[in-house]
Amino acid sequence: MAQGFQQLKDHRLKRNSRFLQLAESLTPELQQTTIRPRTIVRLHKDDRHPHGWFAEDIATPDSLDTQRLNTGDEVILDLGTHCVGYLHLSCEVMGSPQDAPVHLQFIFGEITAEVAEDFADYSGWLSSSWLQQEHRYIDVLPENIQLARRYCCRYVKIRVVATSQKFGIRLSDIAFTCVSSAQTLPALTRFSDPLLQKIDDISVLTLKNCMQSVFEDGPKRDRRLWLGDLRLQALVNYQTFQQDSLVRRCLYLFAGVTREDGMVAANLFMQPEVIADDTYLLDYSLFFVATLADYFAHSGDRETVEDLWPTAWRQIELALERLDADDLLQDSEQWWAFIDWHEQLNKQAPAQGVFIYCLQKALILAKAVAPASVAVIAQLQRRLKDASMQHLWQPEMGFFASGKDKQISWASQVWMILAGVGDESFQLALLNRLSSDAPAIALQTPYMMHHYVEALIRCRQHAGAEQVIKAYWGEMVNRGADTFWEVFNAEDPTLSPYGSHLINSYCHAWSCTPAWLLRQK
Ligand code: RAM
Repeated sequence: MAQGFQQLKDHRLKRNSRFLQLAESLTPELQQTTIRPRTIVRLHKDDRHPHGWFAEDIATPDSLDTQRLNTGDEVILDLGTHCVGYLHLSCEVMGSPQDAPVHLQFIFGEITAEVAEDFADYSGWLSSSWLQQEHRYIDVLPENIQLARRYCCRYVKIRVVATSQKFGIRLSDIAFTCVSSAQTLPALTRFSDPLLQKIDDISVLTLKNCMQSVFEDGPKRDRRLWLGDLRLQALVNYQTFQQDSLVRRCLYLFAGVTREDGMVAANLFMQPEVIADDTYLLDYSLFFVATLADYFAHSGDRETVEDLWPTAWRQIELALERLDADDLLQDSEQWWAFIDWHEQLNKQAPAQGVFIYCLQKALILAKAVAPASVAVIAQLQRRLKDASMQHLWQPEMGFFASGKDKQISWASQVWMILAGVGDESFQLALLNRLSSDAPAIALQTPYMMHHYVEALIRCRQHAGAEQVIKAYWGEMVNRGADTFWEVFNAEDPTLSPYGSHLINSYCHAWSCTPAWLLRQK
């Protein structure tokens, strides 16, 4: 599904050094905790287990103290939970003096499949360099090996690629230093239902492991600040770690490097300096408005809103340029909006919903810092809602259609509900129709599933929302998730938007939202 990541020819950026300096001053400190592996495991192919592999505990890590490892041997360590950080260990000679360098290979897996399957068979369309591995050649033993790259894993495979015929090695003091900018978690309300409690705990760990110098989308991949992910992480953060300054930092980063015309990028790189990626998605840029409004609602920080309102407003102006004569967003073959990873999904109607939803957020901001714009925004919102009812709503089908082929998708209905198109009873009926007469173009990721649950909550269907959370996120728990996955479809466990389940991220920002959803009244 190669639908993303086009290269822009003329990509000029505008930098606001004051914003960037402010963002820099908000850089969080990373907290460190060092843990030891829990067990040594052996993997068995077994399709009843998540992603096709079962990990059997076979020994304790202490057993390595007396074990001589020779060419071709390998050890798989289980850290016991999902970790982000740095591996270190000691390696010494056993047998004759070291008469050759030692060649070790380290492979890291968030899930068992990554340490079980051969990376050489990888056939996805994202770079294979994301597959987490490293070769080390050690000329002189003993050595304290410290891997400099940050890895993201529960499992670590160490392969002895080569020693010599005369000597082997012994590995000891294996430890992993975990890093996160999340600080101590305040006491959270507990759930009497054990599955909900587990879902909540895993959501919190997912968020924690994505909290680094920015809110990363996934600490394995892309390790980047994406706006669509940030919006959801920020919401969960308000209910859990409450580190508002990290949200503020990320907002200033996005406003600090925009396209020349002021459009906020879909994602930013932090290294070697803050760079906006040449990917621009209408929904993601509009989520700048929503993220700022949510930040304001939570923190009351008016100064930041005053500073960033022009950036927020600019996203609305740019989206307005995309409206056609009927007040509908123009569709295109390009990757112009994200909405969900679904090969066939048409983006027009859901993006229209996102636009209206973000106008509502803009209204809240304008009331606080730009009262002169309030009437304009309210009128715009009315126009867009009317246009959606007039041109996208299909009364005979009872669904909103999207694009020239009038596609009926879950995403279109969900976003129209979140946008507040139609009155309460209309929205509830639409929501019920989704279950009774389910459109074929389904929800594909926890990201889109989040929005469905949010729509249920908006329509006061709390029991239904809880049921969906238990069925979807709960099923990931049943399948052994330590942190929530970027993509999950119970019927197709190896589904990947990138052509290989090995490259999926298994600790993904946008999947951590049950901790927020479950606390909505
Ligand atoms: C992927 C990332 C990220 C998401 C974008 C659209 O590359 O997983 O989380 O926001 O796609």
